[in-house]
Amino acid sequence: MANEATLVIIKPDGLKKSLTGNILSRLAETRLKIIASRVLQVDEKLAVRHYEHLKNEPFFPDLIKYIMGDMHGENRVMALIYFGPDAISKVRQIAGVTNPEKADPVSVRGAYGRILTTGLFENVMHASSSPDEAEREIKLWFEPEEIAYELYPYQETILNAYKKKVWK
Ligand code: IDP
Ligand code: MG
Repeated sequence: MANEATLVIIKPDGLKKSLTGNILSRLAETRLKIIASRVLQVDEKLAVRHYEHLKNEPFFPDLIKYIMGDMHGENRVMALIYFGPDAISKVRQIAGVTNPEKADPVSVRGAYGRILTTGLFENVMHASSSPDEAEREIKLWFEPEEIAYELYPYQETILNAYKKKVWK
């Protein structure tokens, strides 16, 4: 079993329903390592890039609103990277399948997800579904310095006139 990295996002409904601890406990069963985590507000640009493979789906506008927190008055998500043998399928197993009605009731999506009247699957957590997808997503959500492991090649660069927030 090769070591893999996978991106987990606890979506706004997961935070709103105070499920963070519960989901992290479930994921601990995998014995995978957390190598990065952050709590953030998702802006439209990140939302659209994350879900760009679904841009032609009828539920896309709702999906963007959902991940940005517009449906829950809760604009935080928690993003984590799990790393270890077979990480992608182990985490998907705990997440459950995409449709919460079809997901194993013991999985996170089966236990806590629901289908909205609009048809959108509100399914509590995201988990990458292949190594290529994991790499693409991890590079969207994390900078090299935010990850406690050298996952992918990076280069060092000097940025001039780069706008950045620093503590006063
Ligand atoms: P995944 O999250 O299980 O990998 P994707 O196909 O990548 O599934 O879809 C991303 C998200 O879009 C899902 O988690 C779910 O919130 C939503 N979604 C996907 N397919 C449907 C659908 O057929 N109807 C409604 N919502 C969907
Ligand atoms: Mg997916």
